[in-house]
Amino acid sequence: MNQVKQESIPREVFHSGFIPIVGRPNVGKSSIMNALIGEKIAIVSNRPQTTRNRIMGVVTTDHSQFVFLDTPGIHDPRTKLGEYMMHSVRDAMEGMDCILMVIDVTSVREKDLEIARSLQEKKVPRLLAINKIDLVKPESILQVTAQFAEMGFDEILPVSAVNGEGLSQLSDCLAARLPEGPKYFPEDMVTDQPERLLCAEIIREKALRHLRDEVPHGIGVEMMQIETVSEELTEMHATIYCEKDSHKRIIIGKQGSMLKTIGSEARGDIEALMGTHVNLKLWVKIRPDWRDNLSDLRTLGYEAK
Ligand SMILES: Nc1nc2c(ncn2[C@@H]2O[C@H](COP(=O)(O)OP(=O)(O)OP(=O)(O)O)[C@@H](O)[C@H]2O)c(=O)[nH]1
Ligand SMILES: [Mg+2]
Repeated sequence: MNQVKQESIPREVFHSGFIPIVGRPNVGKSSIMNALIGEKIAIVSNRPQTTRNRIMGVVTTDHSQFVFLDTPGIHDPRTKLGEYMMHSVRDAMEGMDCILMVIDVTSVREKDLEIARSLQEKKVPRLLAINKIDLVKPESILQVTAQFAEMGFDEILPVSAVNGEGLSQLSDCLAARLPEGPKYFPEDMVTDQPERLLCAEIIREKALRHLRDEVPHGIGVEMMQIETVSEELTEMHATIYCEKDSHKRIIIGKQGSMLKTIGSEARGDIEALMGTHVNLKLWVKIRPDWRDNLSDLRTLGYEAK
């Protein structure tokens, strides 16, 4: 009997992996994740500690799937919310396949070096993105690169989340480091954030943009109700929590002007997200010390596992 030789059929190899994005507050982690995904999933602001949760962003190509995990900026926590945020960072690093650390070229601190050192013990590929290079001259980039040269990073890449410079190189480097693996999530999935959370975050982003001093840190947004009125109209009710009466007055503004600004900017983004007109109703309530109250934290979606 003739032996039939089994032809070896080349099988497409698929690469995938979980990639936490870590670094100090305000360095541009969320901006980089949004840019790599091509959609705005995580809110961005010029206030440190904008991101409070681990936020997943998924990119699927023919050959690979990147599962990015945007995380809160690493800092020494002073409230239970801060502790929860740092817990989210550690949580995101469990089971990671590759890590992306981000620094801000315009403001390198000892804390950045400390974080880089703490990553040295991790047994996965480590990439460093030097962000905001649109703001500096090439000499500064070289200087910062030299500071991190001995930290054992597999790659150091200068990027700008704002003008897109260096992002395709970053994406190629990440792809080259992903291990062989399955398609963890459906290819049309972009994030694990439910709609109500995305909408609440959009409202918080607009509040962060317009409020000053210590007010933004004490703000939490809860989406109370989302109701489909018709195919073209959604009604939403959300509450903005703050910690003091004086903050409440600032958030509402003169004759409601601040609340109106926050609401109308948020409505624009929410309408784009939902694809319908949105009737957005906002309330402002005081919850003293909610950042240190476990049940308040839970209500606002900051639930420690
Ligand atoms: N010029 C410039 N600004 C940037 C760049 N990337 C981010 N920013 C700005 O830096 C600020 C912080 O950006 P985020 O993406 O919110 O930073 P983050 O690291 O996620 O901050 P936290 O969530 O607070 O830890 C925002 O005002 C961004 O617009 C960049 O490449 N160039
Ligand atoms: Mg962020």
